[in-house]
Amino acid sequence: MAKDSPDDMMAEAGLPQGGDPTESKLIETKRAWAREGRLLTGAAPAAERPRLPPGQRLVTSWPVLDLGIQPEVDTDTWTLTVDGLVDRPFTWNWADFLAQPVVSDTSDIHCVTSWSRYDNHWQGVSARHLVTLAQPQPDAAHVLLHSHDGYTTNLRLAVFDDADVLLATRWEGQPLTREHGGPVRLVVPKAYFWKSAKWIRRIQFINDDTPGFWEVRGYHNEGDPWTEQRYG
Ligand SMILES: Nc1nc2c(c(=O)[nH]1)N[C@H]1C(S)=C(S)[C@@H](COP(=O)(O)O)O[C@H]1N2
Ligand SMILES: [Mo]
Repeated sequence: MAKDSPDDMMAEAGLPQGGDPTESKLIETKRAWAREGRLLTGAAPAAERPRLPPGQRLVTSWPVLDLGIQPEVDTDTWTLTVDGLVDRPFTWNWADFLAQPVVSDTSDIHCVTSWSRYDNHWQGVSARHLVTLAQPQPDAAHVLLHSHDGYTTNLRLAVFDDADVLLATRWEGQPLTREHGGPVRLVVPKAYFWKSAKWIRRIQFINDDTPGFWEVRGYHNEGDPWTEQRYG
């Protein structure tokens, strides 16, 4: 990733990017907060939190991060299994997946390694649709995501079951490339990007939370970027 552009350096130094800094939205927002004494009254409501989480810097490239394996997943043999504590477990093949309703969502990526990338245009099947079909049992409280490279990551069911969580097949109108987790990856905009499992093959509904690959190696169990839940 490019670390040396003026905007990146400005972002790293915590300075507003582009134009007259005194006119920047960030500064105006902070002034408004100061006027209202907002930070004295507790946490700001979600709608008013800064777009860039603390300790992050903006990039325009899209870095690739994985375990050194980028599995070749052919749509001819691709399947997705949804199982565990659900009334209606199922396995989709590629045709089944394509028969589901497609939704679009635009969201920001926040990677724990400190880069953020704004306005990613995703298309895919919504996690909510999948949850509706699977019918989780009352004791289902978490999901464990399994990928073709052996990667796993865990989410609370309430985090997975959100309107902006997608099983994405397209990014910026193009099929998701293999290096970015194609043919299908999860996208969980409200968590650090390690929760967005690439090359997904199984979604397991469970009762007892089960930490995934990075969660057992020191990453935070939840990974909320705005409260800097980086390491557990
Ligand atoms: N299957 C799988 N998913 C994964 C990973 C991985 O190694 N394997 N890495 C995670 C991490 S740490 C990050 S930051 C993002 C990176 O996604 P990208 O390569 O598309 O930027 O994928 C996440 N999902
Ligand atoms: Mo990451």
